[in-house]
Amino acid sequence: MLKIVLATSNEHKIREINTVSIPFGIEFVLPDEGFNPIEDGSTFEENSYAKALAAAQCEKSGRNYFMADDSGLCVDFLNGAPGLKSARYAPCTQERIEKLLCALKDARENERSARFICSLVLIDKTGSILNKTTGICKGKIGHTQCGKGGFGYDPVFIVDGKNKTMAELDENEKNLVSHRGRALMDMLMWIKCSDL
Ligand code: ITT
Repeated sequence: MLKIVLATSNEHKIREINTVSIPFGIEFVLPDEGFNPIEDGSTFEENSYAKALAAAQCEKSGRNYFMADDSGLCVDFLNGAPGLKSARYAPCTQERIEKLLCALKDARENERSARFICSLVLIDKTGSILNKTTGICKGKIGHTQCGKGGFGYDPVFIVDGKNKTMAELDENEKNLVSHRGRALMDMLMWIKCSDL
């Protein structure tokens, strides 16, 4: 099994990713102690690289490859907010969702479109970028929370073509349509064709 460090503190992300990657012979593991990235980039890709580099810099176990996921929700009616600030839009998930629903209270049905974006960056221990991929999942923001799966904004994100929120999909269904699942599939294909 090829082990790659996933530069994250988000246990949901690593679980979603390993569900897909382990059957491909690739397991993502958490960074060593001291992982404390500064996410002050102006794009998802810059933040993703910053996280991957922070994981490489605190590596003590001799692992060679580091991948990060920077992702977020961009709502058209809010000019792309919360976007890069999705994790910091309010102090906890429930408050983030309530703030979002409140910000959209005057939005008409056709003005609730949104997309999740995920940027994956894979680097080696020197910080050189080996590959990067992006995934997008389009949908709209519902009026109430539905479903118990996933994490973050999933209970209010209705996936295009599904008539269900992301939180109503099981993990395999989510991975098939999600921003993360799409970016990950491209990354896994690249890794399988590489010499890693
Ligand atoms: P790490 O930086 O440690 O990886 P994080 O949760 O802070 O974890 P991000 O900086 O990438 O991750 O912020 C992403 C935020 O966007 C996340 O906290 C959620 O609020 C939201 N988000 C990203 N992917 C999501 C998904 O699949 N479902 C629901 N919300 C998601």
